Amino acid sequence: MTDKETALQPLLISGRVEMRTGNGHLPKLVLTAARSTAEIYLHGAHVTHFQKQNERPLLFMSAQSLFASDKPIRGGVPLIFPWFGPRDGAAAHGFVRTAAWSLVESSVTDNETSVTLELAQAADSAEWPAHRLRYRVIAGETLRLELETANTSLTRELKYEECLHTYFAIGDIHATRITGLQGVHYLDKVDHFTEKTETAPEIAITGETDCVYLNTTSSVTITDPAWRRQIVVEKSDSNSTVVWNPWIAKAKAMADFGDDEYPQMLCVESGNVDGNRLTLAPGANATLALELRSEAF
Ligand code: TA6
Repeated sequence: MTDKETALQPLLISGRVEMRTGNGHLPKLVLTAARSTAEIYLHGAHVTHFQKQNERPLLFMSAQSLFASDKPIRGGVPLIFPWFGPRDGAAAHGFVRTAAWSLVESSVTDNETSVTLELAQAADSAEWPAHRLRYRVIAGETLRLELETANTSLTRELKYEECLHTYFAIGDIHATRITGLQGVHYLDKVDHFTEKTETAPEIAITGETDCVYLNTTSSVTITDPAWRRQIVVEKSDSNSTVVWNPWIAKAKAMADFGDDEYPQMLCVESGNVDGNRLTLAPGANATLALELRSEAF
């Protein structure tokens, strides 16, 4: 057993917090709570699965996803930091979703099982002040996610974007409706980032959709008639919501996404991006929190 594995042992709890070998031989944590289970890869601190008893999985995972130490996982909840979207000379959506995270805390109660993962503190670099990320995942009646960013630099401000890029599993995108964004300004990335205002009380997805809603703290509800369930996305300390479905052509263009998978998924992402990017003073920290709940109807 390596030193790292030895250090890990006290944090594992039989039947509640277990370490398994996942896809691509990558280590994954399996969380078992009274009425739900979750799975998190140390690679990218990537939540790939959450399911309540007698319900379908909450999160979509592509059958074509790669599981490699230098590639992002397609589906679940990718962690996006410190930039959102493409960047010249660097991987899209930042570098933490392909980094190796460590388990630093675990705890259980009668109903919940939680773990905290940490990304080793990044020293000051020319581009990024020293910072440290911790990510708490709580599996219970709901799935709670808390991403804490600490600016550990003593002198420099940390300017960053962040997003919990959640892929939800749905029965049929054609019948699915999204509420909670009416009146919100957004950037339509499919229409040259044109600034628009959401006029629909219920948003339908009828083609490639890639909308960055700004200055919104509201919760969002996904209604999925095909699977007769609603998914509620509640967030705190998040001013941006992104709605994305690749639809037909983009689905075909993504090697790690099945051509026929777009009807079974919808991204409703919560974070602080674009005009909502954050500036953290030296020594300060901030936490982006999300609670995901599914309700059958
Ligand atoms: O959040 C939507 C988005 O920015 C889309 O533009 C699309 O690129 C998606 O993220 C997936 O990005 P990825 O880098 O994971 O392929």
